[in-house]
Amino acid sequence: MNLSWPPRLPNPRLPSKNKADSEAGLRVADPRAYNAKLEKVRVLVEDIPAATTGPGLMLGLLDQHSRLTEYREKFEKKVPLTGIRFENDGTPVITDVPNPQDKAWDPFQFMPRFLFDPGEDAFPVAPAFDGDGNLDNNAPSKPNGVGGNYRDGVIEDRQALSGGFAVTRKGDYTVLTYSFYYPHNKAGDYHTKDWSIAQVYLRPGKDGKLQPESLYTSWHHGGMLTPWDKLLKDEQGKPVIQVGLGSHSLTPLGLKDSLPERGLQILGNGAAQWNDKPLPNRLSLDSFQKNVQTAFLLEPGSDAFKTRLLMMRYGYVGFDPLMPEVFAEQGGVAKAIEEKAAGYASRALEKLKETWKKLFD
Ligand SMILES: [Ca+2]
Ligand SMILES: [Ca+2]
Repeated sequence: MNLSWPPRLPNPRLPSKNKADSEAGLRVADPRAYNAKLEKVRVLVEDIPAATTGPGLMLGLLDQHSRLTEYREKFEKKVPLTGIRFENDGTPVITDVPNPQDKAWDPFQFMPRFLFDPGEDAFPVAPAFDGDGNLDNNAPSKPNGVGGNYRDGVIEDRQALSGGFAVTRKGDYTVLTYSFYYPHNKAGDYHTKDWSIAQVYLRPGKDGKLQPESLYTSWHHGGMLTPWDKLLKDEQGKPVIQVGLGSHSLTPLGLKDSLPERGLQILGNGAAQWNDKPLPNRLSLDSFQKNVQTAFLLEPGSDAFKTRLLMMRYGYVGFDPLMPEVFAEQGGVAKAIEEKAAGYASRALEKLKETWKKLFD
């Protein structure tokens, strides 16, 4: 199926207090003002509970510098990968991953459920939602600034809920990647071009059929891997992921958590609901690979293709998932704190050197 752009989806007809709003789409939140000081504190506070009590294994949390190259060197040098790879000049090489059941992949079979904060005003849209390949005109470049084609807090035709999907086979694992793009990040440091990634790791069970084994979720500077049986499941049997307000960091809910009712939720089958009421809106997925059911096939060279590719690469692991061994060996809160401390120590040393230089040069 070819991608017509922008995708035509049914016009959302939603409860709204005023007529103008309902004609222009669904307002699910008011635009949120960004306050640098408050937001930085909030993100710090948000970091702590999930790091210490969350069900998953953290990797690179609080780590400002990526150790991805080191992990890949150490654990993944000889692991074969089928899916989307890149040549040295950045040209993508796209290969369909065969489905062992001899059919196309159904991206909604194992997709998690995503919960958005009731105050969230940026939702996943196609990076080229406004019909061009320019990502810089999507949101104001400065916090609370003017301009930007995205209408904060509104779901409408042009701002249809959208995600990128890819299948990768790496070693024994088949990994389904769900990549979301958001026009802006109003938490911690304000920025545009925000992203998040969730990945479902499948492995053949005893009957040979692929079974979900764990879930990767992107988290600020790092990620988290959670065993499937430690995740809270909804009535569709799907794991549940909380999307951090403004930051879009992902935190899976554990078995002791309960499902909130307020805010926008994208269910694992792609349906959307708001404050526990079903919406006519759905998540549509696009894909670079051909053997994926229901997903729009991205046309190489198009704005939709180029921008989605760019945003999925921002996720570092979107096209090249980390092997679970990396988390087992290098993950954990103690490790993350150790790294944070090392970061502080090296910065302190730099400061000392600078002072030394000023005194004696
Ligand atoms: Ca644009
Ligand atoms: Ca973010």
